[in-house]
Amino acid sequence: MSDEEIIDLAELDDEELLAQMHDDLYDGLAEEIEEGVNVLLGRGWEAYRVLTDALVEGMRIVGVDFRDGILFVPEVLMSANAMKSGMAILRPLLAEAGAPRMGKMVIGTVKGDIHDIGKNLVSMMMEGAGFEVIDIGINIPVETYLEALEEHQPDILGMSALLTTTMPYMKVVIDTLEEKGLRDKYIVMVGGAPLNEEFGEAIGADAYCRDAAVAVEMAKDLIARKHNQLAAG
Ligand code: B1M
Repeated sequence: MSDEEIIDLAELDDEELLAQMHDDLYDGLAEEIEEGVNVLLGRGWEAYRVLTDALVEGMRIVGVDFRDGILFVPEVLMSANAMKSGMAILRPLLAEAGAPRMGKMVIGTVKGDIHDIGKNLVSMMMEGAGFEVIDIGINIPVETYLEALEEHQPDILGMSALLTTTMPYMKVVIDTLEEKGLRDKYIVMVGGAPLNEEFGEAIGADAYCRDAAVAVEMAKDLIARKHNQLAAG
């Protein structure tokens, strides 16, 4: 039996446990991640703190070694699965904090892109803040976005892209909304690691969201502004 197999996560102090969870996420160990999440929650940590300090930070480290060719797709997939196991425990806790319904959002990752962890996190946080979220998945072409908007009539369209090659597709969706005279019907919010403020502005989005917490704040703010405009007009 190796040293790793006999570590009792509950015996580690917070700092050691976080470091161990980053290692476990790196190694794609879903059960250990679930256990670590439960230990931190048992110590009174807020769900959002567990999410950011243990899971998101762990995935950031994975991303660095993926970029540098130290980790490969199968390994990163295991890390992603471990992260999702941890997120599944946190999801209902984040939702518990929910306020009355704030509005509705349709969200999906754009065509050509299958990264879904960030999108799922945004969905979870938005639900937790009282938004109804319709997650239409990954690799979404413009036609599917349009169908979902037509069907669900949301306040917000959210799009996620993690690749520099797929982020321009967000403009395709926004331009199509323009062409069809639908652009003003929806608040369009975009996010994903390679994006920035300038890109969001350049493609005509209403907001670029650096992370899930910013997405929630932006959504509340933009919905309030829309309501004020409607009341004034
Ligand atoms: Co991919 N991958 N990947 N990958 N992957 C990146 C994005 C990359 C930066 C890694 C690297 O090189 N360092 C790189 C992109 C480089 C580039 O474009 N410049 C990359 C690459 C190259 C690829 C492949 C092409 C690799 C290959 O096949 N050779 C391939 C492409 C597949 C495809 O999509 N067609 C690929 C595949 C994969 C896996 C399948 C193995 C896996 C995805 C599993 C899954 O999602 N189910 C994967 C992963 C896990 C990553 C990294 C390591 C982690 C992404 C992640 O989940 N982050 C990533 C490295 C990185 O980003 N540092 C990488 C955690 C997540 C919480 O953060 O998604 O940024 P993030 O979301 C944040 C914010 O960005 C924001 O809020 C979120 C929460 O705070 N946000 C939004 C995101 N979406 C939003 C939407 C909003 C608002 C805010 O709407 C309102």
